[in-house]
Amino acid sequence: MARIFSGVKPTGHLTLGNYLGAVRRWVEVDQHRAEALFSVVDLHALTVEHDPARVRRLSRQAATLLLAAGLDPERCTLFAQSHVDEHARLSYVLECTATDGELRRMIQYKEKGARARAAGESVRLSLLTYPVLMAADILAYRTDEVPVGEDQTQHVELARDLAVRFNQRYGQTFTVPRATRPAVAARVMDLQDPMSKMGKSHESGAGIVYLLDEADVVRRKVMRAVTDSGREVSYDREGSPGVANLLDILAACSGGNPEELAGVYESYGSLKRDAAEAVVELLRPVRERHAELAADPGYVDEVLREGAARARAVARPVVDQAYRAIGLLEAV
Ligand code: AQP
Repeated sequence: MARIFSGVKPTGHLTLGNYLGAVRRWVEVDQHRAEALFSVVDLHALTVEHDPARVRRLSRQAATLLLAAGLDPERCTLFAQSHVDEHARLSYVLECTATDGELRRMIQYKEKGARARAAGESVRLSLLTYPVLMAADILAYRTDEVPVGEDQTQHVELARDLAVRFNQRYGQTFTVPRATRPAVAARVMDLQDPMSKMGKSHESGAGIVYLLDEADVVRRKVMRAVTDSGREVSYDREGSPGVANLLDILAACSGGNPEELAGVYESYGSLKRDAAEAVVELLRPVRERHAELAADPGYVDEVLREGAARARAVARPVVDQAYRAIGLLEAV
């Protein structure tokens, strides 16, 4: 059976982009067909300016939301990355396998580094090394598949390169993973800025639909989405990115095809109304279940505790083997 690993970063409230690009597929497909591990990758939330109490709160909320969305602890392993030491242990060894040049080429490093500099903040070293930790997240479990949105493709490529390089130099240790993407909505764009992806840590929330937004808030955000001055509804990601984004969202929510849906609408207004309702209906059960689960934090803690124990049991021997292979003394 294939093994799958993926995660979410608690850098903000989970968004429709996270849900359509990743989480929904984990719930509907991945946990049923493979040995699946999903993690709230909290160490990754420390790579940019952060508030410790907020990260803790968002980590718990992310775990609760993943359960609310339908991850079933009987079918998959859900855990917090910081509860399993093997991630950090392996990350160092992979830093000794990666090069400075390949990390500086990472698009997210360039974008987020530039944003931090523009805000007068210093750039944390961990922002540069973050993709190595992500490679460790993946390789520690001998993962076959990594279901992610399009924005993470480059990082999964790095994990592949590091696995191949390590295996060639030090002997067969890691499985070489591959990224898998959803057919539609692999990249949900910001409703106010459809050239940028909908990202949970963006400053302004006006273009971002959060999974826990009230129905009226969702409607307002979608109805105010930036389109363009044209009239005709057509699916053109380059020429009309705002409209294409709404068509992608509607298609992802309703199971349709964005190009075909374009032919159905005569005005932007009706497209927005249907897209808004589709999102509201899609998120309604997730919000309701989240409210129930949030009232029982002990249950979420227990899921994470058991998940960490299961994850550790898989990762420990792999990381021990990597330590031996690279030349470290065995602990006796
Ligand atoms: N806009 C998006 N469209 C499709 N998929 C997306 N994902 C994120 N944004 C979109 C996918 O969601 C999974 C979890 O993402 P993450 O928590 O690792 O963070 P990220 O990729 O860096 O995305 P965010 O939400 O934009 O966070 P910030 O703003 O902190 O960078 C991943 O599989 C991702 O591809």
